[in-house]
Amino acid sequence: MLTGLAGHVVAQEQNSQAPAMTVTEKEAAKKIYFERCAGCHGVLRKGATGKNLEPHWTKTDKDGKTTEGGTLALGQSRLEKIIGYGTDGGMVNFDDILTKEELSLMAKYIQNTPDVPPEFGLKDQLASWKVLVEVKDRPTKQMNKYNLNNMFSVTLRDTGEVALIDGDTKEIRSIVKTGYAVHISRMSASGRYVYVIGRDGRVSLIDLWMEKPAVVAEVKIAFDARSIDTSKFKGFEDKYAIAGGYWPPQYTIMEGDTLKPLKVVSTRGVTVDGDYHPEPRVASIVSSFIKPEWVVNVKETGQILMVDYSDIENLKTTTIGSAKFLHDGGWDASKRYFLVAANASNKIAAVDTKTGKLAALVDVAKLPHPGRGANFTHPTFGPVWATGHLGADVLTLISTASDEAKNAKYKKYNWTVVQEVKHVPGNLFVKTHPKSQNLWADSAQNPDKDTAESVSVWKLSDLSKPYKILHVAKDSGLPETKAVRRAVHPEYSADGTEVWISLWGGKTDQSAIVVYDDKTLTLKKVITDPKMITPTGKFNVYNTQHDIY
Ligand code: DHE
Repeated sequence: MLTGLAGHVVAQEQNSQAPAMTVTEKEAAKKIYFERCAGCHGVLRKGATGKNLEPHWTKTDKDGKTTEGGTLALGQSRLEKIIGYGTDGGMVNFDDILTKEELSLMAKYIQNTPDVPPEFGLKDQLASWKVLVEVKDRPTKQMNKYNLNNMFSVTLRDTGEVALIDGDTKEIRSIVKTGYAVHISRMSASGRYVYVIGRDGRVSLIDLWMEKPAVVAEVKIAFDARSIDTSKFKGFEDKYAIAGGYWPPQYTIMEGDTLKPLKVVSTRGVTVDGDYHPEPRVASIVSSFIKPEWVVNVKETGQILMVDYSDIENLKTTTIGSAKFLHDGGWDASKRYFLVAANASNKIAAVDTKTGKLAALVDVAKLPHPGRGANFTHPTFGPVWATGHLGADVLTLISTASDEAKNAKYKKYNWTVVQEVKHVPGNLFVKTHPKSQNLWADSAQNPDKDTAESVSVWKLSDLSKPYKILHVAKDSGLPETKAVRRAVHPEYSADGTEVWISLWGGKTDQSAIVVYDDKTLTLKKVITDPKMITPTGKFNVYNTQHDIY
């Protein structure tokens, strides 16, 4: 298998104004940039969630004068400080992750011209494709006795693995090797297969029917990637998978049971402002239940693509303009509308997947980050969808449309912010469940250690203040560490009675998943094991298969 972008030789123009670097230094910096920086700033450093990091020395104004700005203008020592200590604008600090020498290296690196990495087309993808267990050699029925509905696929971020944890017994059933820093797991429509995508673009297909669930196929679809989903519309169950690339900016449609890449489509093009963008990365992808379509959200262009997979030879795509930069999102309760964060515009875009049109662009507080969001019925405003914010101290509740007659009285609120619930900044994920009376939100990116290690829980009947704040790190009973162990990503069990929170420590710290009873908010279980290294996202099979949140 090929690695991520870090291992690739790329063209780099030299300029006398940039600090000189040896080949070895550049390679080391390139690896760090890929692993730590590219996600927010982009490979070409054009900026998205993070600022533009181009050197800018070649830019001239209309009179031919060199313009100020860019990393070169900031200079070495200012850049080292920004990278080390972060900024009020949302840049996180790296002084606890990178050494002094690495901080200095990165400051030098970003004053040099950005690398232009190679492309990765169908031929390259086919060359990387491996079927480890042929379809004919796979079980024809479930060969284990696990309650697969309540299995959790857990990202072990820094080991490049996924742990399959039995939700009933809390035992680790299997740990499988996957791509680098797996981002998400998604399910096939039948619930048999788990698809995971590494940041290095490696897709792994896990068959849950095997006696010991294992990877049965792999393919690499990009050098840098974050999203994957499957065909869930009736008649297409388990037929296709789709994965989105950050670099190259493209998506690949694959066979569902073998991962054979079938079609690669570039997302390069024009933004909603009418400017060409060379690196419009694929952010979230979701599969419609009402049409054979995927909703593909293109970050830098702000274009939402409805990709019709009923005839992939003659692919039809509807392009819906929204706002920049599209990131993550989820369905409303009716699963007709998809709501996605346009984070730099402080907006939520709602797409009507029935009509293939933008239903609304809703102004919200700074840097919305919904994960998949949370759906519930508000006592005053009816059906709402909630998002948290990285950059504001609220959770935003948006009234969603509903075709049900009983909800007609709420129509006047549709697509407006009906309430801002007081929280703290640095939220990444919110969650509830149709059977729960609670709303959970983490605060994993808050600069305060205690706050980052805690989660807040509200009663849906009274959102005026958190009903309880749970200090997950303390509840875990694990020895205290100097470094932050972030409490991140609440995920419900299939029956909606438990909430699992990852306690995301450093690579050498003992980490855990802390399980709470949703009704009593008491500690139920701490799942910990020497192999449980840096757990982050957790994906309950049933809830992920049916998009329940
Ligand atoms: Fe994520 C979802 C991108 C950092 C954990 N993240 C997503 C999605 C995108 C994305 C596009 C939506 C996928 C979908 O639904 O198809 N994430 C990015 C980044 O670009 C970013 C900001 C920087 C990077 O370099 O990757 C980033 N993400 C993180 C983390 O640091 C997190 C907290 C820990 C980790 O494992 O890396 C993290 N992202 C997650 C999780 C989801 C996710 C757990 C899925 C949420 C869900 O409930 O479905």
